Amino acid sequence: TFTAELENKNEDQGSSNDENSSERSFVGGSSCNDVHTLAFPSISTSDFQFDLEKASDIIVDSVSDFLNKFDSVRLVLVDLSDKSKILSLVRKKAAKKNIESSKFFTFVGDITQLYTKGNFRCNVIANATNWRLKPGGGGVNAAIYRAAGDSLEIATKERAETLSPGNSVVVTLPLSSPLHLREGVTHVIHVLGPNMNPQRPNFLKNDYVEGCKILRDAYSSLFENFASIFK
Ligand code: AR6
Repeated sequence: TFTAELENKNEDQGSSNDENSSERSFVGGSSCNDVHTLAFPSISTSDFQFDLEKASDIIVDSVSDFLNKFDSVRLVLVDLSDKSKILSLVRKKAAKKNIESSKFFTFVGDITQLYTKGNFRCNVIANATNWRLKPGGGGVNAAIYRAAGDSLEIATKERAETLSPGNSVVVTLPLSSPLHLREGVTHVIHVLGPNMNPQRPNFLKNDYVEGCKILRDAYSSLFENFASIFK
């Protein structure tokens, strides 16, 4: 079964990188023939400087709520480094909450090269974007626009000009996009999270009551939009 495949990969190539042996992180290949898979970065926790403890609580709660409602889906939190603090916090909290490790796990790699570098197929990826939905700026946004080519910018413009914090928008990737051709990604979901960086627009001045609400809204919007793709 698919689950068994994941478990085998886990044993063969597991990349658990700290003390907790029940961690669900793995590096290895798998297919997702009958399972819709969303790979997403941790929204707002790098350039937008959102607190990692608070963000990890929100990720685990949001994932758990979503998985209670849907079968045949997988959610995968991705980050570039196996030293990622957010990945290890989320793994710990997900294990505590007994979230099924075949339906939610973490993956170390570049979200734009999950298949070609990680041998891991994901049909939908999320982007931590900016309010103008513009390419560049750094982080995962710059990487996704770079990998997807101009067609992502054009397709995004057709869907929306701007995004408000806590919201997301689904963009269907044209077949001609290298991200579609090479990686098998069919949709990108742009998500705008709360911003705690004074140098960026919509700065929340450390208001974590509002910030946590916006981050929760951002993940609900992302997961609902993901579900709407295959419904
Ligand atoms: N693959 C996987 N994860 C990545 C990649 C990648 N290629 N690149 C970064 N990450 P950030 P934010 C992780 O800063 O905090 C942009 O300029 C990163 O380690 O990209 O929401 C936008 O235009 C971190 O865990 O997003 C906005 O203005 C996570 O992705 C602003 O930054 C998110 O980091 C958004 O800031």
